[in-house]
Amino acid sequence: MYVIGERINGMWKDVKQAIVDQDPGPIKSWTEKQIAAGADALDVNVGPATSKQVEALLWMCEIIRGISADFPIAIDNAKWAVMKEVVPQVPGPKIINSTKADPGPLAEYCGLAAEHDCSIVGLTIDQRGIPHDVDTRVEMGATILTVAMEAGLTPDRIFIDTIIQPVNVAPKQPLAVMKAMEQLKMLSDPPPHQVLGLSNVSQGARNRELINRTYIAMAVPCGLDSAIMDPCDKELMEAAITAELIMEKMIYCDSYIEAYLANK
Ligand code: THG
Repeated sequence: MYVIGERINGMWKDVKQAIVDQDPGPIKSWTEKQIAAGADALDVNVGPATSKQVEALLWMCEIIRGISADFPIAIDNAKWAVMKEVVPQVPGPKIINSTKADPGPLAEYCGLAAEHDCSIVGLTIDQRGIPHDVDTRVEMGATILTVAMEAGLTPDRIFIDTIIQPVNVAPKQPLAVMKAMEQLKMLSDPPPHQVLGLSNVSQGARNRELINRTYIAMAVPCGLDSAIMDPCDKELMEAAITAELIMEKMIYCDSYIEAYLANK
């Protein structure tokens, strides 16, 4: 599982306050904690903390770069103007998170990714909104893969996100996402990565941790190989690793969890 740590996001009160106060402490501490817990990359999102999104993103990325020069950073922002300014100014490995599937803007984002040697997350959403059905998700996923490959990105740099929504308000969507992922994993060989913002599935629900770890265990056989998730949730990490063991992504040994984390 390619784990993208979700915690540096202004959606959380402590991170929002840190951005408002320009206090690097919480950003540093979430960088260190998520890396130690087994993250492969860190998502960085300003959220509702400030309208100065470029400045805030650059500030957060600089703090992370002070701790590690080459740990991958997923720059999480919906605005092209913001992405276009931030990406060239952040050194080291990066993931553009994210672009939508409208072909015009998608080509621009993919060009930016190719120019700066980034990976890219493509969401299966276009001007019509998030599809409710499986087929439209698959069509949009195919568009993302085609446009990204035409821009020169190889499948290992392409992450398709079929967009998970909260199970308590959109009960049909978690299953539709799994069915779409099953089809998308057959699009190319090697296939593109498939990623989800896992915590979305349980937003506003009780038993959030249980829902998150049950969903990840069910989504791995459908082709999920990456998630924006909380690496500090130990039981969640263990469920993801165990689902991959059962899908033969690794060979069993008694200490497979420790072995997986030790290989990071
Ligand atoms: N796909 C992609 N990127 C994404 C998402 C996605 N980035 C953002 C988001 N979705 C993934 N990250 C989060 C981060 C936090 C939460 C959910 C997803 C979350 N936050 C608590 C909440 O809203 O209840 C915060 C509560 C608190 O303040 O304590 O659940 O889907 N590509």
